[in-house]
Amino acid sequence: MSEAAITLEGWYCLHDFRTMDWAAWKTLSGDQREYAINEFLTFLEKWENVEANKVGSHALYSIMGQKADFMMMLLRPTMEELNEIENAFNKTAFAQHTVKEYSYVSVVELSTYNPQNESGEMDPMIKARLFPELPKWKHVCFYPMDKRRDGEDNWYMLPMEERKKMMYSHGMIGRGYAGKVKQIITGSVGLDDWEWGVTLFSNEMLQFKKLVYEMRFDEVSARYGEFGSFYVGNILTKEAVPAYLQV
Ligand code: 76R
Repeated sequence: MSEAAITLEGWYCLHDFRTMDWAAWKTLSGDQREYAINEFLTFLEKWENVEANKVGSHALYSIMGQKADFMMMLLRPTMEELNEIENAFNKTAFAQHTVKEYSYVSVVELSTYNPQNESGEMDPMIKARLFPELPKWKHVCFYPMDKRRDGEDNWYMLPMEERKKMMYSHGMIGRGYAGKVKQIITGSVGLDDWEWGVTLFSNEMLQFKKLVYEMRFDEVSARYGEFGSFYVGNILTKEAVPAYLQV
């Protein structure tokens, strides 16, 4: 049996994709709409307080194309908290005018193929990556992925040394995008349908294309990467929510 990589886990993560039911939304009176918008804004304020207290983080993005209209990404210390938020949100009048499109359940993960700190202690950099404040950057790109298990191309049968080498090359490409793309890898083996969720943030949409394209030529993606649907979007700040929901 090949040796499993040691993984470090941080906050639990829920990606929740919704489509607005604009037809139903339009049938509401102005007062009813205002009530529903305020309900949503109250949620966002609560989430901001959680973030300020460093006991979680969130991101709200307006999604391009027909896969969904917006994405809420939530990070919390426990799955129970995520579940509570999900249920509370679903009970709001606002949520009644949204359609559930897709969700993804995972946990922030760092694998230690090429540790930068050999001592193994939880240095502040590792802590910041396991319990991150999600960037408020202009764009997001989310997709789930697997490492292939197919005949000769089986990631999970490779010796540790080979995987280490490939992950080093992967990390070096990634580092070329330092400051331009921030990536949050969440692990979902045993939690959801794919093995990882990849969430990328950038102020320049094109950086996603350039990074993902460059990685396609790298062996770990070229040979072993299998990808789900891609979701891209633009930041939706709390201040912009009323205008976004204006009909
Ligand atoms: O965490 C680190 O910085 C160490 C190096 C590193 C690891 C261990 C790293 C760096 N990643 C790691 C793990 Mn990654 N990453 C992806 C994708 O589209 C594709 O082809 C793949 C999707 C992107 C775009 C990306 C970006 N990475 C992983 C894992 C877990 C693998 C495992 O355990 O087997 C996956 C699935 C994955 C996928 N990676 C980086 C990036 C970027 C931008 C970096 C540099 C980060 C930095 O240095 O700040």
